[in-house]
Amino acid sequence: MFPSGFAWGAATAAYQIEGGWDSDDKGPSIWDTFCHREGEEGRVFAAQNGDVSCNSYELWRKDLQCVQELGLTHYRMSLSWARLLPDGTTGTVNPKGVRYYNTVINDLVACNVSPMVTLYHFDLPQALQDRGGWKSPDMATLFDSYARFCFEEFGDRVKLWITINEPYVCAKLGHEDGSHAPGVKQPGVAAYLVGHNMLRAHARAWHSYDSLFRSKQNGAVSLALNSDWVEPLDPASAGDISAAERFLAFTLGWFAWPVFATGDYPPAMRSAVDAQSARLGYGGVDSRLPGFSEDEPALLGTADFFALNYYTSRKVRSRGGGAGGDGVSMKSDLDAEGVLDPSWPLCGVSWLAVVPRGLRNLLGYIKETFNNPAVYVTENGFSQVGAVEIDDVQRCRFYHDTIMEVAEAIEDGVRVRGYFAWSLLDNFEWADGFSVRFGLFHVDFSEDGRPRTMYRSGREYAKIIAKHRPGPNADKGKAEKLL
Ligand code: GBH
Repeated sequence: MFPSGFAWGAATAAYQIEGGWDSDDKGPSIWDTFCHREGEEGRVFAAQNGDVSCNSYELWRKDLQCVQELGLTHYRMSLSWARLLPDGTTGTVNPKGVRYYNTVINDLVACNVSPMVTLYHFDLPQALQDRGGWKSPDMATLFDSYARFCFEEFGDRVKLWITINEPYVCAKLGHEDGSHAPGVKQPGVAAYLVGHNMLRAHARAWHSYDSLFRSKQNGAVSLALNSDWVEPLDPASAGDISAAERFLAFTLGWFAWPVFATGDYPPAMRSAVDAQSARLGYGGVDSRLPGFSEDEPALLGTADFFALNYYTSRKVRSRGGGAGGDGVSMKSDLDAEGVLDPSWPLCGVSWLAVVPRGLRNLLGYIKETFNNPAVYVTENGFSQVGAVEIDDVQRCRFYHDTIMEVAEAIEDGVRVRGYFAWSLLDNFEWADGFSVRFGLFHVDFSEDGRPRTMYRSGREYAKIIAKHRPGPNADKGKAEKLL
């Protein structure tokens, strides 16, 4: 069912697990600022923060043990930019940060676990936010310098790279809704600019890898895109059909189209933004959705594989033709609304309905739309809220059913190369703080040693892996097959 060399992984992100927020000369990131800002209640659940979290900065070896207990072949982690480069630039390198990640990467490799490393998972150095953050066009070259630094330092051992995790979430939650750091609320304008600069940054980093590192390091680089699977609420309604198409264009298509399809934004997105600007009399000279310049490094083809974060599905209906009641905003541009099917089970957080089949559908869509790329499912998971159940049978089912859908997708001809559960550990779930638990391991945040305890779903996942991964000596001596 699963091809040899299939990656069985789990994922984490630096700010969500590391703690050590100001240890050993680390610079502050926008999430430190966002969580610490006083007098603005209600940003993060119970005013919690990631100052200590799982304390993986000090307790990494405990995480390594978790990785081994699961029998993972791969571990997806992110680097804290501000831990490596406290002011965001390569002008000041923090050797203690470099040493930390070298320890982590060396330990993984020594245990025969391949690291997949994300350069950016939501935690911009505050010093760069002070220079305009992702709204600034300068971010493309700043990110490129950081990426080159990381390829140089770690690329001899890291063969799978993600430049940016979920540019959609950074743009939309960080700069449209303001529910994530940096907490900017400039609806209908900032998110498009941020998304644009993230794409420009990604393209530069990929080109740098391609021209300066690929020949000696032989790795692969992509960006991780989150998307729901969507279907029209009423499959007989032309309005709902085009609403579902727009919905996908504004989420997955926003970033996938430029990189995998045409080098530009999806036509359904471009026309919707421009039509709504005209309707609302928005006076900008340029479209709120920027255009790509000829002088920039090309975007098309700047990913060596497709990295997909899939959590849930939506039924989509039209909101009725650009009424514009929301003023200038992404919501009014999109003019479509995603709803849950009442038959889908929920799992604690309002946005996450359990729809394993949606992953197979989305993988099929990616195969057809983007010319059958190699795909890694870089995140997929299911959360717990409220009373902790170590014996989490519902999540066992979820993982089992979802992984079976991945197997079906492979049968369908989708070139799925790996699957990463979100997450290895319970951790700081952004605006939901510690109230939402996604771990395969429970973490007791009330104790200093942050003890990790495997959930039943961890045991279930370990069993699935043991059944499918090749024996310890099977692939010895062969170069790892990435794509
Ligand atoms: C991932 O995003 C992140 O990469 C990861 O860090 C995170 O811990 C994980 O999900 C679990 O959430 O609250 O109605 O505004 C997943 C994609 C898109 C899911 C935004 C939540 C917010 C819906 N996310 N969505 S709402």
